[in-house]
Amino acid sequence: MSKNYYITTPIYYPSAKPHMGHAYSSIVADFFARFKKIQGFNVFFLTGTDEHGQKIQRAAEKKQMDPLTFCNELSKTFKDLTKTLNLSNTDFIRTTENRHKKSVINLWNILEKKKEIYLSKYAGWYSVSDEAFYSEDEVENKDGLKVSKLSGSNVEWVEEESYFFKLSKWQEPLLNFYSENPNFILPESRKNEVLSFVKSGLKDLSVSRKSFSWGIKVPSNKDHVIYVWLDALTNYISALNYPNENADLYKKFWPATIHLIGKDILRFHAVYWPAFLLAANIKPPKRVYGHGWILSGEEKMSKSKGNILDPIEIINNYGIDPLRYYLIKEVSFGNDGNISKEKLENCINSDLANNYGNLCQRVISFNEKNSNLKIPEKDKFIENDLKVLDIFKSNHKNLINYIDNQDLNSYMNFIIDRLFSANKYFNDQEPWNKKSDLKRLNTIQYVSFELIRKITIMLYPIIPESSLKVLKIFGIDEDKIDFNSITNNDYLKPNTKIKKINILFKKIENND
Ligand code: ME8
Repeated sequence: MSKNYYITTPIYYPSAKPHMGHAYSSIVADFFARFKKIQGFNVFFLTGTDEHGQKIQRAAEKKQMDPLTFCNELSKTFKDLTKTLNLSNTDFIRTTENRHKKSVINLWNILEKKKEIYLSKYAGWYSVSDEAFYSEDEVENKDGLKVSKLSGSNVEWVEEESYFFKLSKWQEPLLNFYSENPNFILPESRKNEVLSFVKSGLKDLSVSRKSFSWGIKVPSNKDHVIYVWLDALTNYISALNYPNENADLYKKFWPATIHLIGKDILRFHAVYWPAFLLAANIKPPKRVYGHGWILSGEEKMSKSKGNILDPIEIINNYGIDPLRYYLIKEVSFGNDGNISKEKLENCINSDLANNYGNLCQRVISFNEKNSNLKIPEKDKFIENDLKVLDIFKSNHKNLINYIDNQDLNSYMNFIIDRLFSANKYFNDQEPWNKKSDLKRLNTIQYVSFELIRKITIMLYPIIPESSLKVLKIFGIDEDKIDFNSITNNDYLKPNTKIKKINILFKKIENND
């Protein structure tokens, strides 16, 4: 089994500042990246910005800036956000970088040489907001405007000379590819959407634009810029040093394990991208996962709708770990999810402060009073101890499967159950009533510390900063975290000193 894991987020348009939807994709990708790292994989985690195309050109014009200066400013806010969100990304790619342009031009040349691209004329609808071509049956009239039925964004009529990619030719090979790789598109409901789109017939795809200039020029015809999606999708291989297919990174990490994206851009990733790659004789990625949307009220949170919850403001008020925990726990992965400050506050109070934080504080203060901040010697475990400890071992494989199938919800439920059961164990065992039986008192403490250690390792991919504080109690540094050690019931060495920690999560007082 390959021990390499390559995960990507979409590269975001720096047409405005990042919002909660962007933060969500990045946080979830970071969760998977961190998990695989502590499972012992070599992880390459890529994110970045998608800087060409008409959308960016218009946004720059509106600010009366040249597009590159505009992108430099806004791309920086996305790069800064990777730090604020505490992402463990290996690289941050910008499509205006030379390494990327080289890669796109190479891919284009291959497609042209293989006669997968031809010159013709496009006459049809185009949405600048989605950077997408829509057919007549994909648009409708709304309040006197033509809009896309899929995204609701405005479309405009475009008639211009254009290069076309022979997408129609790839309909059958794509359908074969999907059936040979049944988990290529997840979740299942999205796969069905894609299958019915492809089965309904693929038309050749316009892959260049002539009426504006902000993009990578078609190498053989400088009047055209390469369609921004062909440009953008290539980022996933440019970051691995494509076209150098002998480069270490490329050999190790391509095909990607997973492109994590929002469901809005599924067609580009699950249809166009594998078709371009198959046509160029490059292996498609192993998986495309289209997650749901963060909603505000009933609507998708988006720049153009102006209903944005600002991640920076939330982080400044509550901290990054509460936000990460909340988004991962409360938005049922794969589905749309409504988020609100009120629900975030409840989640901080109940899960983080009362359940997890309290467990850590209780066990440490009990230890301070009774064992002088040292891991106590344990006696033989009794059935009650083994019941709470062994469940990690008996679920170890399941947990890895959850992650490999992006079943974040089951992983999260397992943690929440363990938190409840650890607190219950400490209550039920009543170590404070065992002063006359020191062996038992010590064993209860030992088990409780093991539970904290195991749960904290599982929480690390979700709330890395707080988990590291807790693991410091036991002297475990970040590079020593090993997911597989959750199966071990006597990892902690008796008599080693433990460190006290400050309150992990402050309860939010409700002033209403
Ligand atoms: O589409 N809920 O960039 P983009 C959840 N540049 N996720 C959301 C979201 C929401 N309300 N809003 C945005 C692009 N996202 C292209 C991608 S990739 C080769 C090129 C997330 O800035 C989600 O991942 O419009 C979505 O797919 C992505 O941001 C779109 O970001």
